[in-house]
Amino acid sequence: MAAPLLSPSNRLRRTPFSEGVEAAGVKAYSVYNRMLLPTVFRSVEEDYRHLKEAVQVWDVSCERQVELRGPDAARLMQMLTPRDLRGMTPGQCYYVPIVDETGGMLNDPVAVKLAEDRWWISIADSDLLYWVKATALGWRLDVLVDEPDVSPLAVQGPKADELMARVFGDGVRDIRFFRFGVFDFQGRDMVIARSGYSKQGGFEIYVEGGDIGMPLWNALMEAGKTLDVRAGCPNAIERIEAGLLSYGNDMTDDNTPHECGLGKFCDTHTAIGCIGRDALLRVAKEGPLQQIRPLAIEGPAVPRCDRWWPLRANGTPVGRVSSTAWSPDFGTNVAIGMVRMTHWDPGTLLEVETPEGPRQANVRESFWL
Ligand code: THG
Repeated sequence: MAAPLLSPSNRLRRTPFSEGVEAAGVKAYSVYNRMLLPTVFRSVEEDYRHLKEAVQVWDVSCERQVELRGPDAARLMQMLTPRDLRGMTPGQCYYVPIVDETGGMLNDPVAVKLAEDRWWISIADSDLLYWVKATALGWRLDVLVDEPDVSPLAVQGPKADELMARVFGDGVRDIRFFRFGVFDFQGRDMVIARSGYSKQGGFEIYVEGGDIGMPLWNALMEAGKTLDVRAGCPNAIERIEAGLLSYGNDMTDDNTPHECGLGKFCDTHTAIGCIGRDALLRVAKEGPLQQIRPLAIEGPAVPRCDRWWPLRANGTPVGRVSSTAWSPDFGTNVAIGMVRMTHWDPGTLLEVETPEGPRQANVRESFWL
């Protein structure tokens, strides 16, 4: 049976790169922050192999920016996250859990500190803008909050440095992990960070102004011809191997950062002003009762997990599986799940209820990449 189509409409936003994505033969889209997100070009497995061997250009415009601008920008940013931002300098990016007053995860974005009084929050798929605006208004902060015309374009893969150097100059090679620099493209300033939603290495270009999107896309494709550059997208197999979490899939506002394994990005004791701080201090003291775990599902390829699959031990519910993929490199089904404390130790053998029946699922020590 053919998959149903997505009906185009004004509510389902296209991106500055959609023309290039479609010319490259995108086969499937998802919707993320009400915007188109490519998910497949040739096949998920072909895209995976190519990502690990060459270089891809990803339209991740759907990672929208929430911009904070004004004297209270830094104060507002610290109210949103339990990660201590005092040591963060302009030019740095931080992966930051964002929590509500109960300590529940609202988003897991990348914060980009452009200046003391200017930040971008590069969001995952939830309506964070409203929470941030309401916080600024409720506390009468002196800060402007909006969604600027900024669209990230990721360049990922082992040949990303070479491709980026051809377009922006050798200076990009010196950008350190989770830092950014400003580089010129056709007279326009571009924020370029060494980051991205894969473990293959690469960059994210924060493209300001939709009009320059296709010229940049075309320049990267042209410069990368001899590197076998292709249009790509976040790859379901690679991101599960890497243990990169997907908000809305692997966790929701029902989960604390600690349950998500993001305790290392929380400094709850020193993050003074953080809205969820009191709730998280309690949670951090007791420790979480369930946590994200890598799981290997035995047997042949399981379908893609598009709803939570129950995890059981001797018939008793002990968690859920939220993301699955067949890994060609590891010869097993790789998966991400949320597992209760009693059953989360590496080596624990569980049973997962897949749509095709029960399978054995083994809790692993670590993710694959
Ligand atoms: N880049 C940018 N914006 C984004 C994403 C991104 N917004 C949406 C989504 N991805 C947010 N989620 C994540 C999840 C993981 C990472 C970044 C954003 C990530 N994690 C690394 C890790 O866990 O190994 C590194 C974290 C670190 O060491 O600081 O990169 O990808 N712009």
